[in-house]
Amino acid sequence: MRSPQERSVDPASVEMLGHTAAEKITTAWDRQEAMEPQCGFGQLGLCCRNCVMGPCRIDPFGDGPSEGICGATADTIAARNLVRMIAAGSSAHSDHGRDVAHTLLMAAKGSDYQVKDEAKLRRLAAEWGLDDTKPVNELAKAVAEAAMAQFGQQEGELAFVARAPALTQKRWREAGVVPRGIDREIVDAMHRTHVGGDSDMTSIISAGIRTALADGWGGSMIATELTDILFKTPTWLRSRTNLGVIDAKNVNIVVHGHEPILSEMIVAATQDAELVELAHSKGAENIALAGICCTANEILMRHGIPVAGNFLQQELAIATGAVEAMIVDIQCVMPSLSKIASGFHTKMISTSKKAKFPGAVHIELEESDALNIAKKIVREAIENFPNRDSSRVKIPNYSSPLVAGFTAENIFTALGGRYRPSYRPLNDAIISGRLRGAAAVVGCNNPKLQQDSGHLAMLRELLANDVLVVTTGCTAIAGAKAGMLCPEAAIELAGEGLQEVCRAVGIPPVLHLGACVDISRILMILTNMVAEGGLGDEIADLPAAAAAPEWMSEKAVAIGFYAVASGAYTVLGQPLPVQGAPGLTHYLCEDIAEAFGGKFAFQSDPVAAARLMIDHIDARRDALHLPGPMYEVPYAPRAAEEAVPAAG
Ligand code: XCC
Ligand code: SF4
Repeated sequence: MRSPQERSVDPASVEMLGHTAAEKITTAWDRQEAMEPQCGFGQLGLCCRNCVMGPCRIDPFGDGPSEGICGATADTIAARNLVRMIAAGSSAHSDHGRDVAHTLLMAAKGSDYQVKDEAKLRRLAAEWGLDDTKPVNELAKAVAEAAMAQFGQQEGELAFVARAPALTQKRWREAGVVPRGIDREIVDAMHRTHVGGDSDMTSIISAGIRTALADGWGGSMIATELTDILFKTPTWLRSRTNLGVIDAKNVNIVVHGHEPILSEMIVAATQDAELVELAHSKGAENIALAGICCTANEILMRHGIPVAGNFLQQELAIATGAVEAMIVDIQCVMPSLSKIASGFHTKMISTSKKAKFPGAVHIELEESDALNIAKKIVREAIENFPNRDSSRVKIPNYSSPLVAGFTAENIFTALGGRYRPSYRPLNDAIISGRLRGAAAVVGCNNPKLQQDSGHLAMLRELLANDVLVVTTGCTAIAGAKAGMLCPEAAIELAGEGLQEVCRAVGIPPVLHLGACVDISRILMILTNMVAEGGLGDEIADLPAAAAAPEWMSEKAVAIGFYAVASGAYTVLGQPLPVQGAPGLTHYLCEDIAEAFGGKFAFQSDPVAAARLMIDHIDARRDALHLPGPMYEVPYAPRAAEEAVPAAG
């Protein structure tokens, strides 16, 4: 068994892992170790279960079968598996977007929900060619219906494709990957990967790219835009994160998952005077809400609700013994939670039609009665407070301050000053070399890796080299827990140029843009940088790179593909499951760039991965005839340098 310190670099997790071991509570880390050795065929992408002539597996060493029973090769099998991952990931983000569109429609027709950002509603209506002078609810209805129509659209192009840089759109049309409709592309991807379907690796991957673009420039972007319209566009705010935000004095409610539709109402319910009074009557000081994963990021961005932790801390939050209710919606929720909760007084409450958990109480969110349902759930938590066994409470005393709430709209008020709403100052900072470039670092935790260590080591290396970082999801929470999302972090961690920029505008060197669907905000920031001028004609020209050091989900695969297809050089800390298919691996890490400008790299060492990104940024600076970085930081030699394993 790895020690707590080998399992995580987060001091709160380390402390709790000591506690869970002592209490004999099994966590994802334990189960991961019990799973070893994990199946090499699966890791290499060489196992096919797409029909029951199989399962088939290709021998990567060439001693056994080189084709499946139907004749599918390693490249075909690995490409099909990968595209099915893209389809699943895109469906998750996109179905979330569909639910937000439905909630907007309910708001328009009259429900507990209301349009909170009318200006953004009107801007989007105008962009989509709708009559933007209509009264707000009529317009909300029209926008919601137009958004929902994007899912079932059969022909033509998704509306947000028109937002991409012209050259990027041209590339997509030439490659035949412009998404027609969101659902259509997901169905197409599933269809063609059926037994006896598409067997040509590049053709399969093209369909995967079209599906991924339907996520990034479709479902995810719809989710972001409509969530802003419904629940307001974020502005910068301060909050705190890590398990120490749980306070034993309070009724503690933890919300976990992805969709903000219920959690927004839970926020309102926790402020209900009658419920606060009930909490007092049970001896609690207050009703406190905290989040895990992207539900956390959603309510952090708009309400400053503290974040209890990222993906690998969901079990640890319950193990504090101080959580009255763990309320889950969908995605990234471990089924183990109900078992851990059963060892404490904690109630696990599932709320999504799409996700029930054995052992959990199910209280389904009905949008037509959302506030009452949220109040019912909060009441359950309060009533549970007296059942807490305080002798078993163990809360690690760690929490860090953070700044969040950046968007494609307000990042320029940050970087340009309030009087000049333009990306000019950001572009100028890059052109002059004060900023070397920009990086997007996103993604999950993975119990195969030491929790957060990949995120933090990569962020430190990028910041020291004057690379401004934007982030979402579990990386954002990892960075925040380590104090990197505070303006002060620039002084401690950033190179001289980045420090100058951060000081001048008072921003952190790592900018939190929200949940994983909000990677669509990053697409828009990159697009706006191209439009501002001086940094090339497409996203692929920008001195910028992307990474997911600890990714694990199918959503991350979809994100990786729309990033690459949009022109981003994208470094993954765990290889895609393709390495048993040499042709496919070579295509994804090299040849794909010809059509799209972006490509993948696999590098498990986070500092080496950051250097790949910086080298790419420097190459783009050269190609744009920009000067070298204003303050060059030579790579510090590392003792571990030679020990770094090669790609993947
Ligand atoms: Fe899930 Fe979005 Fe991954 Fe975190 S980063 S583990 S997908 S919560 Ni999206
Ligand atoms: Fe085997 Fe082909 Fe069936 Fe896959 S589709 S399980 S490779 S026979």
